[in-house]
Amino acid sequence: MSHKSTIVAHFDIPYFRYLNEQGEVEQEVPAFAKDQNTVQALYRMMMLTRLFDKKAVALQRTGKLGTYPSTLGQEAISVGMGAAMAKDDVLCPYYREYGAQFWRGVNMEEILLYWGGDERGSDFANNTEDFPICVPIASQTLHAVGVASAFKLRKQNRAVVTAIGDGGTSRGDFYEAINVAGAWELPVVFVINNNQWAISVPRAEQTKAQTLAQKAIAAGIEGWQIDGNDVFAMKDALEQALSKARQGKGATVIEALSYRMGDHTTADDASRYRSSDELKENEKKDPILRLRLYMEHANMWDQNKEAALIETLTNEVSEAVERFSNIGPPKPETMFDYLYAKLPKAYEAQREALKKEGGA
Ligand SMILES: Cc1ncc(C[n+]2csc(CCOP(=O)(O)OP(=O)(O)O)c2C)c(N)n1
Ligand SMILES: [Mg+2]
Repeated sequence: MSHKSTIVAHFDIPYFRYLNEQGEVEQEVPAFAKDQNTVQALYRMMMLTRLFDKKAVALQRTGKLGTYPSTLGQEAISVGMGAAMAKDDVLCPYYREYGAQFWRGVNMEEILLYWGGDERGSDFANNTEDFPICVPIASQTLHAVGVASAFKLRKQNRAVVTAIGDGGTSRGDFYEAINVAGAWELPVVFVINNNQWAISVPRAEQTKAQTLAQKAIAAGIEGWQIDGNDVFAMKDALEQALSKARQGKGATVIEALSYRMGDHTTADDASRYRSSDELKENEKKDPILRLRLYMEHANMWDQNKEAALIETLTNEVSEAVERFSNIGPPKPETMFDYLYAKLPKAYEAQREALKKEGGA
Protein backbone atom coordinates (compact mmCIF):
# COMPACT_ATOMS: atom_id res chain seq x y z
CA MET A 1 0.00 0.00 0.00
CA SER A 2 1.49 3.32 -1.03
CA HIS A 3 -0.51 5.55 1.36
CA LYS A 4 0.67 6.50 4.79
CA SER A 5 -1.18 4.04 7.02
CA THR A 6 -1.50 2.67 10.51
CA ILE A 7 -2.17 -0.93 11.47
CA VAL A 8 -5.78 -1.19 12.64
CA ALA A 9 -5.86 -4.86 13.45
CA HIS A 10 -3.32 -7.51 14.25
CA PHE A 11 -3.79 -11.26 14.64
CA ASP A 12 -1.84 -14.27 15.78
CA ILE A 13 -2.42 -17.95 15.14
CA PRO A 14 -1.02 -20.07 17.96
CA TYR A 15 0.40 -23.54 17.28
CA PHE A 16 1.02 -26.20 19.87
CA ARG A 17 1.68 -29.84 20.55
CA TYR A 18 2.89 -31.93 23.49
CA LEU A 19 4.45 -34.94 21.79
CA ASN A 20 6.99 -34.92 19.01
CA GLU A 21 7.41 -37.72 16.45
CA GLN A 22 9.56 -39.74 18.86
CA GLY A 23 6.89 -39.63 21.53
CA GLU A 24 8.98 -37.21 23.58
CA VAL A 25 7.34 -34.52 25.63
CA GLU A 26 8.00 -31.00 24.33
CA GLN A 27 6.16 -29.19 27.08
CA GLU A 28 4.46 -30.13 30.37
CA VAL A 29 1.60 -32.48 29.44
CA PRO A 30 -1.95 -31.98 30.78
CA ALA A 31 -2.93 -34.00 33.86
CA PHE A 32 -4.91 -36.61 31.87
CA ALA A 33 -1.72 -37.57 29.99
CA LYS A 34 -0.19 -38.79 33.26
CA ASP A 35 -3.15 -41.01 34.05
CA GLN A 36 -2.44 -44.51 32.79
CA ASN A 37 -6.10 -45.47 32.30
CA THR A 38 -6.87 -42.39 30.24
CA VAL A 39 -3.77 -42.78 28.09
CA GLN A 40 -4.44 -46.46 27.49
CA ALA A 41 -8.07 -45.71 26.60
CA LEU A 42 -6.91 -43.20 23.98
CA TYR A 43 -4.43 -45.71 22.59
CA ARG A 44 -7.01 -48.49 22.58
CA MET A 45 -9.48 -46.42 20.58
CA MET A 46 -6.86 -45.28 18.07
CA MET A 47 -5.81 -48.88 17.55
CA LEU A 48 -9.42 -50.07 17.24
CA THR A 49 -10.03 -47.40 14.62
CA ARG A 50 -6.97 -48.52 12.67
CA LEU A 51 -7.87 -52.21 12.78
CA PHE A 52 -11.47 -51.46 11.85
CA ASP A 53 -10.22 -49.31 8.97
CA LYS A 54 -7.99 -52.06 7.62
CA LYS A 55 -10.84 -54.55 7.78
CA ALA A 56 -13.25 -52.14 6.06
CA VAL A 57 -10.82 -51.68 3.14
CA ALA A 58 -10.56 -55.47 2.86
CA LEU A 59 -14.36 -55.79 2.87
CA GLN A 60 -14.58 -53.26 0.04
CA ARG A 61 -11.94 -55.11 -1.94
CA THR A 62 -13.96 -58.30 -1.68
CA GLY A 63 -17.18 -56.63 -2.80
CA LYS A 64 -18.90 -56.36 0.60
CA LEU A 65 -18.87 -52.53 0.81
CA GLY A 66 -19.49 -49.84 -1.80
CA THR A 67 -16.82 -47.19 -1.38
CA TYR A 68 -14.89 -46.64 1.84
CA PRO A 69 -12.81 -43.63 2.90
CA SER A 70 -9.93 -44.73 5.10
CA THR A 71 -8.89 -42.70 8.12
CA LEU A 72 -5.39 -44.21 8.23
CA GLY A 73 -2.96 -41.80 9.90
CA GLN A 74 -5.65 -39.44 11.18
CA GLU A 75 -6.83 -41.49 14.17
CA ALA A 76 -5.62 -38.97 16.76
CA ILE A 77 -7.95 -36.32 15.38
CA SER A 78 -11.17 -38.22 15.76
CA VAL A 79 -10.23 -40.01 18.97
CA GLY A 80 -9.18 -36.70 20.57
CA MET A 81 -12.52 -35.21 19.55
CA GLY A 82 -14.54 -38.09 20.94
CA ALA A 83 -12.59 -38.18 24.20
CA ALA A 84 -13.11 -34.46 24.85
CA MET A 85 -16.84 -34.30 24.18
CA ALA A 86 -19.56 -34.66 26.80
CA LYS A 87 -22.22 -37.31 26.26
CA ASP A 88 -24.97 -34.81 25.49
CA ASP A 89 -22.89 -32.72 23.09
CA VAL A 90 -23.64 -33.32 19.43
CA LEU A 91 -21.20 -34.51 16.76
CA CYS A 92 -21.71 -33.41 13.14
CA PRO A 93 -18.99 -35.39 11.38
CA TYR A 94 -17.90 -35.65 7.79
CA TYR A 95 -16.54 -39.08 6.81
CA ARG A 96 -13.25 -39.61 8.64
CA GLU A 97 -14.34 -39.48 12.28
CA TYR A 98 -14.80 -43.15 13.10
CA GLY A 99 -12.67 -42.76 16.24
CA ALA A 100 -14.98 -40.07 17.64
CA GLN A 101 -18.05 -42.04 16.65
CA PHE A 102 -16.84 -45.26 18.29
CA TRP A 103 -15.89 -43.34 21.42
CA ARG A 104 -19.39 -41.94 21.54
CA GLY A 105 -21.05 -45.34 21.16
CA VAL A 106 -21.66 -45.71 17.44
CA ASN A 107 -21.39 -49.43 16.61
CA MET A 108 -18.80 -50.54 14.08
CA GLU A 109 -21.47 -52.43 12.12
CA GLU A 110 -23.43 -49.19 11.72
CA ILE A 111 -20.48 -47.62 9.89
CA LEU A 112 -20.17 -50.73 7.73
CA LEU A 113 -23.88 -50.63 6.94
CA TYR A 114 -23.55 -47.00 5.89
CA TRP A 115 -20.74 -47.72 3.44
CA GLY A 116 -22.60 -50.80 2.27
CA GLY A 117 -25.36 -48.44 1.12
CA ASP A 118 -27.79 -49.40 3.89
CA GLU A 119 -29.66 -46.51 5.51
CA ARG A 120 -29.82 -48.32 8.81
CA GLY A 121 -26.18 -47.27 9.18
CA SER A 122 -27.31 -43.71 9.78
CA ASP A 123 -29.78 -44.66 12.51
CA PHE A 124 -27.45 -45.03 15.48
CA ALA A 125 -28.74 -47.25 18.27
CA ASN A 126 -26.85 -45.53 21.08
CA ASN A 127 -26.48 -41.87 20.16
CA THR A 128 -29.61 -40.75 18.47
CA GLU A 129 -28.78 -37.04 18.51
CA ASP A 130 -25.42 -37.29 16.72
CA PHE A 131 -25.59 -36.64 13.01
CA PRO A 132 -24.82 -39.34 10.47
CA ILE A 133 -21.79 -39.37 8.17
CA CYS A 134 -21.95 -36.41 5.80
CA VAL A 135 -20.51 -36.72 2.30
CA PRO A 136 -21.70 -33.43 0.70
CA ILE A 137 -18.59 -31.42 1.48
CA ALA A 138 -18.94 -28.69 4.14
CA SER A 139 -22.72 -28.94 4.50
CA GLN A 140 -22.25 -30.52 7.94
CA THR A 141 -20.80 -27.23 9.23
CA LEU A 142 -24.15 -25.57 8.53
CA HIS A 143 -26.00 -28.37 10.29
CA ALA A 144 -23.67 -27.83 13.23
CA VAL A 145 -24.43 -24.13 13.58
CA GLY A 146 -28.12 -24.96 13.34
CA VAL A 147 -27.82 -27.36 16.26
CA ALA A 148 -25.67 -24.90 18.19
CA SER A 149 -28.21 -22.12 17.75
CA ALA A 150 -30.93 -24.47 18.99
CA PHE A 151 -28.86 -25.10 22.14
CA LYS A 152 -28.45 -21.38 22.60
CA LEU A 153 -32.16 -20.63 22.13
CA ARG A 154 -33.10 -23.39 24.57
CA LYS A 155 -30.44 -22.15 27.01
CA GLN A 156 -28.94 -25.64 27.18
CA ASN A 157 -25.39 -26.04 28.38
CA ARG A 158 -24.38 -28.18 25.42
CA ALA A 159 -21.94 -27.78 22.55
CA VAL A 160 -21.48 -29.05 19.01
CA VAL A 161 -18.36 -30.41 17.36
CA THR A 162 -18.12 -30.55 13.60
CA ALA A 163 -15.26 -31.68 11.39
CA ILE A 164 -14.24 -30.79 7.86
CA GLY A 165 -11.33 -31.49 5.53
CA ASP A 166 -8.73 -28.97 4.36
CA GLY A 167 -10.35 -28.85 0.91
CA GLY A 168 -13.77 -28.38 2.47
CA THR A 169 -12.69 -25.06 3.97
CA SER A 170 -12.67 -23.58 0.45
CA ARG A 171 -16.42 -23.99 0.18
CA GLY A 172 -18.95 -21.24 0.84
CA ASP A 173 -20.85 -23.36 3.36
CA PHE A 174 -17.82 -23.33 5.66
CA TYR A 175 -17.41 -19.54 5.47
CA GLU A 176 -21.13 -19.06 6.08
CA ALA A 177 -21.06 -21.43 9.04
CA ILE A 178 -18.09 -19.79 10.76
CA ASN A 179 -19.55 -16.37 10.06
CA VAL A 180 -22.83 -17.12 11.77
CA ALA A 181 -21.00 -18.93 14.58
CA GLY A 182 -19.08 -15.70 15.22
CA ALA A 183 -22.00 -13.32 14.79
CA TRP A 184 -24.28 -15.31 17.10
CA GLU A 185 -21.54 -16.46 19.50
CA LEU A 186 -22.57 -20.07 19.06
CA PRO A 187 -21.33 -23.01 21.18
CA VAL A 188 -19.61 -24.85 18.34
CA VAL A 189 -16.11 -26.13 17.61
CA PHE A 190 -14.94 -26.56 14.02
CA VAL A 191 -12.18 -29.13 13.59
CA ILE A 192 -10.29 -29.00 10.31
CA ASN A 193 -8.70 -32.33 9.48
CA ASN A 194 -5.85 -30.93 7.41
CA ASN A 195 -4.61 -34.18 5.88
CA GLN A 196 -2.79 -32.17 3.17
CA TRP A 197 -4.87 -33.47 0.26
CA ALA A 198 -8.36 -33.00 -1.18
CA ILE A 199 -8.47 -36.07 -3.40
CA SER A 200 -5.62 -35.14 -5.83
CA VAL A 201 -5.42 -31.42 -4.97
CA PRO A 202 -2.58 -30.66 -2.55
CA ARG A 203 -2.98 -28.20 0.29
CA ALA A 204 -0.65 -25.67 -1.38
CA GLU A 205 -2.90 -25.44 -4.44
CA GLN A 206 -6.09 -25.33 -2.40
CA THR A 207 -5.56 -21.84 -0.96
CA LYS A 208 -2.89 -19.17 -0.61
CA ALA A 209 -3.82 -18.70 3.07
CA GLN A 210 -0.77 -19.37 5.24
CA THR A 211 -2.84 -21.41 7.69
CA LEU A 212 -6.39 -22.71 7.52
CA ALA A 213 -6.93 -21.71 11.15
CA GLN A 214 -6.66 -18.03 10.19
CA LYS A 215 -9.91 -18.29 8.24
CA ALA A 216 -11.56 -18.02 11.67
CA ILE A 217 -10.24 -14.49 12.12
CA ALA A 218 -12.49 -13.05 9.40
CA ALA A 219 -15.45 -14.53 11.27
CA GLY A 220 -14.36 -12.91 14.53
CA ILE A 221 -13.53 -16.17 16.26
CA GLU A 222 -10.30 -17.74 17.45
CA GLY A 223 -8.30 -20.02 15.20
CA TRP A 224 -5.71 -22.44 16.59
CA GLN A 225 -3.36 -24.73 14.74
CA ILE A 226 -2.21 -27.90 16.45
CA ASP A 227 -0.37 -31.10 15.67
CA GLY A 228 -3.23 -33.41 14.75
CA ASN A 229 -1.02 -36.47 15.13
CA ASP A 230 -0.65 -35.75 18.84
CA VAL A 231 -3.75 -37.08 20.57
CA PHE A 232 -2.91 -35.15 23.75
CA ALA A 233 -2.92 -31.87 21.82
CA MET A 234 -6.20 -32.85 20.15
CA LYS A 235 -7.99 -33.75 23.36
CA ASP A 236 -6.62 -30.75 25.20
CA ALA A 237 -7.48 -28.25 22.43
CA LEU A 238 -10.99 -29.67 22.13
CA GLU A 239 -11.52 -29.54 25.89
CA GLN A 240 -10.46 -25.91 25.99
CA ALA A 241 -12.63 -24.97 23.03
CA LEU A 242 -15.63 -26.88 24.42
CA SER A 243 -15.31 -25.30 27.82
CA LYS A 244 -15.15 -21.88 26.15
CA ALA A 245 -18.26 -22.75 24.14
CA ARG A 246 -20.19 -23.87 27.23
CA GLN A 247 -19.30 -20.67 29.06
CA GLY A 248 -20.96 -18.69 26.28
CA LYS A 249 -17.62 -17.44 24.99
CA GLY A 250 -18.24 -18.55 21.44
CA ALA A 251 -16.86 -20.73 18.73
CA THR A 252 -13.35 -21.90 17.83
CA VAL A 253 -11.71 -23.21 14.70
CA ILE A 254 -9.03 -25.85 15.32
CA GLU A 255 -6.80 -26.76 12.39
CA ALA A 256 -5.31 -30.20 13.08
CA LEU A 257 -2.23 -30.94 10.98
CA SER A 258 -2.08 -34.54 9.88
CA TYR A 259 -1.60 -36.61 6.75
CA ARG A 260 -3.84 -38.87 4.69
CA MET A 261 -1.69 -42.01 4.63
CA GLY A 262 -4.15 -43.94 2.50
CA ASP A 263 -5.89 -43.29 -0.79
CA HIS A 264 -8.68 -40.71 -0.75
CA THR A 265 -11.18 -43.57 -0.82
CA THR A 266 -11.14 -47.10 -2.14
CA ALA A 267 -12.09 -45.57 -5.52
CA ASP A 268 -8.78 -43.68 -5.67
CA ASP A 269 -5.14 -44.52 -6.34
CA ALA A 270 -2.95 -41.86 -4.72
CA SER A 271 0.24 -43.23 -6.27
CA ARG A 272 -0.88 -41.57 -9.51
CA TYR A 273 -0.44 -38.07 -8.09
CA ARG A 274 1.85 -38.11 -5.07
CA SER A 275 5.33 -39.41 -4.39
CA SER A 276 6.15 -42.40 -2.24
CA ASP A 277 8.86 -40.26 -0.57
CA GLU A 278 6.22 -37.87 0.72
CA LEU A 279 4.25 -40.78 2.12
CA LYS A 280 7.34 -42.26 3.78
CA GLU A 281 8.21 -38.92 5.41
CA ASN A 282 4.74 -38.67 6.87
CA GLU A 283 4.61 -42.25 8.07
CA LYS A 284 7.30 -41.26 10.57
CA LYS A 285 4.74 -38.90 12.15
CA ASP A 286 2.23 -41.71 12.77
CA PRO A 287 -0.04 -40.78 15.70
CA ILE A 288 -0.29 -44.34 17.04
CA LEU A 289 3.47 -44.94 16.97
CA ARG A 290 4.00 -41.64 18.77
CA LEU A 291 1.63 -42.49 21.60
CA ARG A 292 3.06 -46.00 21.93
CA LEU A 293 6.58 -44.55 22.32
CA TYR A 294 5.31 -42.13 24.97
CA MET A 295 3.64 -44.98 26.85
CA GLU A 296 6.78 -47.10 26.69
CA HIS A 297 8.92 -44.22 28.00
CA ALA A 298 6.44 -43.76 30.84
CA ASN A 299 6.41 -47.50 31.67
CA MET A 300 2.73 -47.72 30.82
CA TRP A 301 3.14 -50.23 27.99
CA ASP A 302 5.09 -53.26 26.81
CA GLN A 303 5.03 -55.86 24.05
CA ASN A 304 2.78 -58.25 25.96
CA LYS A 305 0.15 -55.59 26.50
CA GLU A 306 0.39 -54.63 22.84
CA ALA A 307 -0.11 -58.23 21.66
CA ALA A 308 -3.04 -58.78 24.04
CA LEU A 309 -4.71 -55.56 22.94
CA ILE A 310 -4.39 -56.35 19.26
CA GLU A 311 -5.90 -59.78 19.82
CA THR A 312 -8.88 -58.40 21.77
CA LEU A 313 -9.54 -55.62 19.27
CA THR A 314 -9.20 -57.91 16.26
CA ASN A 315 -11.89 -60.11 17.81
CA GLU A 316 -14.12 -57.09 18.45
CA VAL A 317 -13.81 -56.04 14.81
CA SER A 318 -14.54 -59.60 13.60
CA GLU A 319 -17.66 -59.78 15.77
CA ALA A 320 -18.90 -56.48 14.33
CA VAL A 321 -18.28 -57.73 10.79
CA GLU A 322 -20.23 -60.86 11.68
CA ARG A 323 -23.20 -58.79 12.88
CA PHE A 324 -22.98 -56.67 9.73
CA SER A 325 -22.94 -59.74 7.49
CA ASN A 326 -25.88 -61.38 9.25
CA ILE A 327 -28.26 -58.46 9.48
CA GLY A 328 -30.21 -59.32 6.31
CA PRO A 329 -31.82 -56.85 3.91
CA PRO A 330 -34.23 -54.20 5.18
CA LYS A 331 -37.92 -54.89 4.59
CA PRO A 332 -39.10 -53.20 1.35
CA GLU A 333 -42.10 -51.52 3.00
CA THR A 334 -39.75 -49.52 5.23
CA MET A 335 -39.24 -47.22 2.25
CA PHE A 336 -42.53 -45.60 3.30
CA ASP A 337 -41.61 -45.23 6.94
CA TYR A 338 -39.40 -42.16 7.19
CA LEU A 339 -40.66 -39.80 4.50
CA TYR A 340 -43.81 -38.50 6.22
CA ALA A 341 -44.62 -37.88 9.88
CA LYS A 342 -47.93 -39.58 9.10
CA LEU A 343 -48.21 -41.74 6.00
CA PRO A 344 -50.78 -40.19 3.58
CA LYS A 345 -53.83 -42.39 3.00
CA ALA A 346 -52.95 -42.84 -0.68
CA TYR A 347 -49.85 -44.82 0.24
CA GLU A 348 -51.33 -47.09 2.86
CA ALA A 349 -52.60 -49.66 0.38
CA GLN A 350 -49.31 -49.64 -1.52
CA ARG A 351 -47.39 -50.22 1.69
CA GLU A 352 -49.62 -53.15 2.61
CA ALA A 353 -49.37 -54.65 -0.88
CA LEU A 354 -45.58 -54.47 -0.82
CA LYS A 355 -45.51 -56.01 2.61
CA LYS A 356 -47.61 -58.94 1.41
CA GLU A 357 -45.55 -59.45 -1.74
CA GLY A 358 -42.05 -59.64 -0.40
CA GLY A 359 -41.81 -57.84 2.86
CA ALA A 360 -42.27 -60.53 5.43
C1 LIG B 1 -20.44 -30.66 -2.37
C2 LIG B 1 -19.46 -31.72 -2.83
N1 LIG B 1 -18.65 -31.46 -3.87
C3 LIG B 1 -17.77 -32.39 -4.27
C4 LIG B 1 -17.70 -33.61 -3.64
C5 LIG B 1 -16.71 -34.66 -4.10
N2 LIG B 1 -15.64 -34.80 -3.11
C6 LIG B 1 -15.64 -35.83 -2.24
S1 LIG B 1 -14.36 -35.75 -1.18
C7 LIG B 1 -13.74 -34.36 -1.90
C8 LIG B 1 -12.48 -33.73 -1.39
C9 LIG B 1 -12.51 -33.40 0.05
O1 LIG B 1 -11.23 -33.04 0.50
P1 LIG B 1 -11.02 -32.55 1.99
O2 LIG B 1 -12.06 -31.56 2.35
O3 LIG B 1 -9.61 -32.13 2.12
O4 LIG B 1 -11.33 -33.85 2.86
P2 LIG B 1 -10.56 -35.25 2.89
O5 LIG B 1 -11.34 -36.16 1.99
O6 LIG B 1 -9.16 -35.02 2.41
O7 LIG B 1 -10.58 -35.71 4.30
C10 LIG B 1 -14.56 -33.96 -2.96
C11 LIG B 1 -14.31 -32.78 -3.81
C12 LIG B 1 -18.59 -33.84 -2.56
N3 LIG B 1 -18.57 -34.98 -1.85
N4 LIG B 1 -19.45 -32.87 -2.16
MG1 LIG C 1 -8.06 -33.30 2.94
